[in-house]
Amino acid sequence: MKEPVTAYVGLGANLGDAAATVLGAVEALAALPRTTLVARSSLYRTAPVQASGPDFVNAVAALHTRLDAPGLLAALQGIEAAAGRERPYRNAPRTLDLDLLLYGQGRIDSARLTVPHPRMSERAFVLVPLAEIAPQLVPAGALAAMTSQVVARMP
Ligand code: A4P
Ligand code: MG
Repeated sequence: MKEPVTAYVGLGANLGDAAATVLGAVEALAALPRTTLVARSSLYRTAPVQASGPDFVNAVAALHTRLDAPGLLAALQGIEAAAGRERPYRNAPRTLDLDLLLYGQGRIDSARLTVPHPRMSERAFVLVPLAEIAPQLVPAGALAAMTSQVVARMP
């Protein structure tokens, strides 16, 4: 059987009990078929970026998975749907948003999936938790450029 791929998933929520939703989503990731949860970051309270509504709770999880990338995306969307995610408009406040940030070394540009996630490198709410669990993936200096984005590690 082929080797598992290391994938990184960004988690975000800003409606309802966002911290509980994110922690529940981490458990759902750990329960996915053909997948092992290998790390999760702390939770971070973050100011909305190009979005409205309350502050977000964000985190990043690392998985070892034998799901292919479209299969993993479908699984993430299933977890979002189970959390009651609705999509009234782009970047609307959401109970849960799961983004596939990285899928091994994969570069994917299809209608439904772009990996690496195209906006991750400009977002402190992704890079700060990613650097906590995978510092080798966050270039030195990347965070220094975004000190205006408020990202606070939650106790
Ligand atoms: N899609 C393409 N590539 C991917 C990928 N790598 N991972 C497609 C996940 N999905 C991907 O996503 C729309 C479509 O993107 C999906 O159907 C999928 O086929 P969506 O989750 O339905 O819509 P969205 O979340 O409104 O848009 P998107 O693009 O996920 O928004 P972003 O860019 O993720 O931004 N501020 C803070 N502080 N914290 C946040 O978490 N999140 C956003 C959402 C904005 N501001 C934020 C935060
Ligand atoms: Mg999304």
